[in-house]
Amino acid sequence: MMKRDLLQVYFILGSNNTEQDPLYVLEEALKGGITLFQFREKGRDALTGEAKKQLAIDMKKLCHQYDVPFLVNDDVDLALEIEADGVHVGQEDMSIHEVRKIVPANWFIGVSSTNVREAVQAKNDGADYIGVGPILSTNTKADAKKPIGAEGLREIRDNVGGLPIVAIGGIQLGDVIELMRAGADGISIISAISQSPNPESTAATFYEHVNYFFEE
Ligand code: TZP
Ligand code: MG
Repeated sequence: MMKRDLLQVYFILGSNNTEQDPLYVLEEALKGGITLFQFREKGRDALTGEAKKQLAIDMKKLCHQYDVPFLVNDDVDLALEIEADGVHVGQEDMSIHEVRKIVPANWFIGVSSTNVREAVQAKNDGADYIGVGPILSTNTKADAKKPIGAEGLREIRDNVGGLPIVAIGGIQLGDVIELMRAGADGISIISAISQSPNPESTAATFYEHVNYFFEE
């Protein structure tokens, strides 16, 4: 089982989510205090093959320098090859049963869930956490579903007991407290950090907002 604290500031990045060097952006975010990282290389101009693998290796190395676990989106083969710490799969990807069979026992496995049915299924299948969203509208994911809002998140929380939940999709600093109150254990972000003029301070401020919730 994963420590739910790891989900507090969960940064996701692929090379097309920034105009800058993705390794620079990742290191800034790590300095700012992100608690978990996912390499998500997809969409327009996404790297493939050796270039994708090399970026993954470099990102994993950087994450480990900051003691932050490194997860890979979808690509279980790549995750195994470079010895990641876990994988995140969508509803259309490999099932959690199939993933569990081939990955080390200590890996984190996350699953995306948009509604109560998917969330309960993921819990029953033994997901370590679910990524719930999109919460708000986002330009980052081309095929994103209709936003479910804080209400949709709360409804999922009410149906999955203590399963760790991270909220995702269009989240900005000002949304954090409401989403934590609605039952999230943490916040998952791409563009609010990757497109920030100062990813380090933005990541640090996300961390403060999430932890403000625990103190209130
Ligand atoms: N899954 C649901 S919304 C989304 C993903 C990967 C994109 C999140 O990116 P952003 O920029 O934080 O909205
Ligand atoms: Mg996927």
